[in-house]
Amino acid sequence: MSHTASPAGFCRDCLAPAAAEARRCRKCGSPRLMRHPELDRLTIAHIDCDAFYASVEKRDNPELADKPVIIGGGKRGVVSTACYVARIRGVRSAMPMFKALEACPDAVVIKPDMEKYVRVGRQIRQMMFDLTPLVQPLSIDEAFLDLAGTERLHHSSPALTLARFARRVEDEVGITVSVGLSYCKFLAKVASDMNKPRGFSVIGEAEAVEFLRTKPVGLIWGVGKAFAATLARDGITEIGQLQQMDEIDLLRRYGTMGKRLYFLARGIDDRKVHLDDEAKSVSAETTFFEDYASMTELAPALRALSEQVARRLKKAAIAGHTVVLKLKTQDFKQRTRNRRLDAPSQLADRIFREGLSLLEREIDGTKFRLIGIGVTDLSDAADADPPDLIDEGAEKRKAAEAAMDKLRDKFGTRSIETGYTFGKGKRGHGSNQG
Ligand code: TTP
Ligand code: MG
Ligand code: MG
Repeated sequence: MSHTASPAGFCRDCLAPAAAEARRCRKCGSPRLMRHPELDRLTIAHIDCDAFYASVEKRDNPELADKPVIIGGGKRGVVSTACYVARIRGVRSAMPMFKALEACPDAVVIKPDMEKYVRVGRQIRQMMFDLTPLVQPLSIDEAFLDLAGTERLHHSSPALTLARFARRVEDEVGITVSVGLSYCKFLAKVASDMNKPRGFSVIGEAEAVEFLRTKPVGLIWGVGKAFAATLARDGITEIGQLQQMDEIDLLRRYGTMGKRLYFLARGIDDRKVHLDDEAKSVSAETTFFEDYASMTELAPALRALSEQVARRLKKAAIAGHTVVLKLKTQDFKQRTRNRRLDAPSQLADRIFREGLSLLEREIDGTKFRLIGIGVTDLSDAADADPPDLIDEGAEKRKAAEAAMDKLRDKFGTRSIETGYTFGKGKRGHGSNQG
C-alpha cells in the first residue's frame, strides 16, 4: 500500500483523512467516516436543516434538549414541525395538534417565532454563499449548491467542504443540518433525506439506477399523493417498473410528467443549480446592432449597464452580494458567470469591476450579441459597501460615485459620463429587465 495514495475518505467529526478499511477515525475515534468511490467527483449538494424550527428553539433553551418539542399554533392548530424525540413518538409535520398531543402528551408545545427562523435561515444561507455563488434556496431551511470548481478555493473536495460546512453550522449557529451529495439535483435531494438528522449521504452515478429500482414512485420529484395513486391504479408502484417502460409509452400515458418519469427513474436529471429567479435580482442588458468580440467594444457597454443596475439598487435602498454577468453569443448560446463580492454592494464601480474581470475570461474570439450585468443575493443597503481597508482607491471612487449620483439627480442621467461610457450611450438598443 502506498503512502501517497489519496485518502479514501474523511472523518465527519474532525475532518481528518480516513483509510479505506478503517472503522473509526484514527485521529478522534469517531465512527462517522465518510467514504464513497465517487466522493471526489460529485459536486451537486442539497442541504436541509434538521427539525428546523424545533432545533432553533432547543438551541435557545437548553432545558428543552432531551424533551419532545412540537412547534405549532395553539391547541386547534397543526404541527409545523417536531423535534426528533417527538417524532419517535409518532408526531409529524401537518398533523392536527390534538392528535400530536394524543401521541405525545408530555410534549412541550411552542408557538412559531417566524422572525427568528427567517433570521437563522438567512445566516445559514450566507454561510452557503461562502462555499459557492451557486446556491439555489428551496425554502427557509434548504438549498441546492453546485460546488463544481471550488476545490482550489477551499483546498478540498466538495464532499469535504460540505462536511466542514455542517460542522461550522453546528459550531456557529447551534443547529444541525443534513447533506446529500450526488451528480444531479434529484438524487442530491433524495440523499439529504436519507439519514437525518446530522446525515451525510452520497448517491453516485454508478449506483443510481440500482438504488432507484426498489424505491416507491413517490420518491420522484413531482409525484405527489394524487399522482402516485394514479400510477398505482395502473399497477406502477416502484421506480424499477418505470425503468422498464419506454419513453413514448410514458409520454402517451402521462404527458410531460411521463417524460419526467422516464428520465428521473433512470437517474437522468440535467437541471442546473441556478441562482434565485429574476424577482430576486436586479439586472440590465443590451443587445447590440452588430456582434462584438473585443473588450474595447464590450467594456463600455458593461460600464453603462453597471450604472443602470447601481442606480436601481440605490433607488430601492438594496444591495447585491453576487454579481452576475450574462452574455449571448452570435449563435444564441447563453453564458452566465457569477462571483460573490466580499460584501453586498450598490456601487456601479464595484459591480463593473467584478463584471469586467468575469468578462475578461470570456474574451476568446467569440462574438457576442448581448451583454448583461446584474446582482443577486439581495439585502438591505445598510450593510453594503463597508469601508475598504485594503483597496484605498475604493473609498475615493465611492465618494466620486456619490457625487455623480447627486449631479445625475439634478441634471438627468446623460449629463455625467465616466471615461468608459463617454460617447457610447447610443450604441445599442437597450432592453432592460430586473
Ligand atoms: P422541513 O425541512 O420539511 O422539516 P424540518 O426541518 O422540520 O425537519 P427535517 O429534519 O425532516 O428536515 O421544513 C422546514 C421547516 O418548515 C420546519 O421546521 C417547519 C416548517 N414546516 C411547516 O411549517 N409545515 C410543514 O408542513 C412542514 C413540512 C414544514
Ligand atoms: Mg428541514
Ligand atoms: Mg426543508
